Amino acid sequence: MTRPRLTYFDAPVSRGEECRLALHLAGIDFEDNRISQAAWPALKEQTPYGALPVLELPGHPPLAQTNPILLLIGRRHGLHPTDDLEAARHEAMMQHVEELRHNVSPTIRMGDAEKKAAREALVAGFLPAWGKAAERNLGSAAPFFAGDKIHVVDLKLHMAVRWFLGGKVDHIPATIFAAFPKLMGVHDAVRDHPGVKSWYEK
Ligand SMILES: N[C@@H](CCC(=O)N[C@@H](CS)C(=O)NCC(=O)O)C(=O)O
Repeated sequence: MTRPRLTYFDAPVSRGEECRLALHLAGIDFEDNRISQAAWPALKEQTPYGALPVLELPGHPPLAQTNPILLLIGRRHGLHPTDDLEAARHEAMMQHVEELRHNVSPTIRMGDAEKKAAREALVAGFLPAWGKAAERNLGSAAPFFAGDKIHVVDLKLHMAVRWFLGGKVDHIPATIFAAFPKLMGVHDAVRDHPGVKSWYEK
């Protein structure tokens, strides 16, 4: 292996996609290793924590857990604050996105009736509360979390909103976060960022 390799499922979603975007924005020439669901069981036990994404850097053991991967890329390439207090503020919001996933992802594996009930409960309670907390912590900076410069936290917020915006998550409206203009603004600013656009034009 002569260049960094990111391994994730073959879809432009979630934790893997935000790592791909971070690597691309950082200007890193990386191997975008996309695996099929069929290949996953054989690979799972070879990963550090039995989950993806995994980042491999030449000469180092594989790295797992999305936020630490993003923080490494961010710190090395100017996509995460150098001030430790400001960095902690970003990391809290990054953890907030992980908590969204921890609450919604288990519904993916549910049967239809259970999934419908669980997601309707999320729509009634957890999701608006999550959006409200995200909005409150976005403060007055715009268009990104910390103003006019994009950071890895913005990639996570973008992916969180994008998850639902396509309207493909059954029982969760595409407009679930529409009442939160700052959150939607971060989503749009990342979507329109030239570096992000160039990833999708590749
Ligand atoms: N805490 C881990 C969670 C990783 C995770 O759950 N990844 C999912 C895909 S987004 C996965 O690997 N699912 C397959 C499995 O757990 O077998 C992280 O932040 O990276």
